[in-house]
Amino acid sequence: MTTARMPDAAVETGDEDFRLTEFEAEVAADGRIEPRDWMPDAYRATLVRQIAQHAHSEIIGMQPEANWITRAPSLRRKAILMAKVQDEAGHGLYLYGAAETLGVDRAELLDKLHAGRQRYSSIFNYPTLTWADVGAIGWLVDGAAITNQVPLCRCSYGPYARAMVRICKEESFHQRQGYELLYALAHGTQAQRAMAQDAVDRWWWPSLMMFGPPDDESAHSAQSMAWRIKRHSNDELRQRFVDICVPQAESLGLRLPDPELRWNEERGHWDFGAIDWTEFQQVLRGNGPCNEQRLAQRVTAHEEGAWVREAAAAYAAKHRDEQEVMAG
Ligand code: BYC
Repeated sequence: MTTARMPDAAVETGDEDFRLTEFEAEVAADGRIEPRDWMPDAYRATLVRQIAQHAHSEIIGMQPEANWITRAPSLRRKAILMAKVQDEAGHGLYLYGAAETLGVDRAELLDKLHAGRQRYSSIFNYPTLTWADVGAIGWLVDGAAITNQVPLCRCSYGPYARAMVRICKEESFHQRQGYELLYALAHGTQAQRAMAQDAVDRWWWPSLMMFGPPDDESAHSAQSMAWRIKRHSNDELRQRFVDICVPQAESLGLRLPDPELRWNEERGHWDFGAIDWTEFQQVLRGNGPCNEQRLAQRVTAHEEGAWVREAAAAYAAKHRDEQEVMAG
């Protein structure tokens, strides 16, 4: 959207009502809001909240899997895992970049994360106990991420939507590698099979929680859907994910740890058991199995990386000075 379509008088007087009407019409017509377009303050704040949380999830999400890089069982598996973990860092960069188009500074967002004032996904507060967890994360966590993020490619905010297109392509590769890894284990020795099943048992329910609280408790969904930031509710996406996973688990030869999973002919969906929302709330409050460890490791990595930021800033300043000398 550009203000080009606004009558000059409205642009000059900054007529709020007119701008709001234009904004709402653009969103309703499935148009894209771009950084220089006018937008309501609450829309901007919602995007900053969601994109920052998403970016933080990507970089904190590097930790559980990076834990296994040095112990990958073969060179091939190590190379794949390193590529995947590096991809997550890249996703963080695209997303911090998208957040910056909304007028916030990434250093400020990182400070908020480190101070516990901005969230990251609950899922990354669980430990990776065995090699099979790398497979379960790829299959279930990346699978849930894709289910949630494909609709975000149609988000009303242009820079976020465009970042999501590339992220989703990479997430598809991540999901495939996890599925293939689990398939190999599930068709390996008895011990490997047991390891794969144990990983699925531990990651299944936290993966369902990734979609956020149930619709009737989701504070932001209604407004975010009206603004076409979110295209589907948390429960809709969770159901979609369950429907995708049930046949995939069957192909893997692994069991999903839910005795209440049943095909519901009438609904045309799989019914599933109750989620332990108390556990979810505990993780959000900082009391998950790895919350402290994840944040502490993030802060250490940030502090240890200070010299890289300083060197990059010094290089940029030197380059700028040289260009000024040449120009002037
Ligand atoms: N964890 O009103 P609601 C990935 C919070 S994948 C923590 O429904 P909204 C990756 C929520 O922030 C993971 N907090 O919120 C994959 C809100 O709190 P505040 C990241 C959660 O925003 C593999 C409150 O609960 N993906 O990155 O409408 C490897 C009420 O919720 C969670 C994204 O971030 C949660 N699971 O909907 C590496 C996708 N769920 O802010 C990396 C983009 C909810 O009021 N984000 N909360 O204090 C979204 O799609 C939406 O933000 C959500 C939540 C569906 C997550």
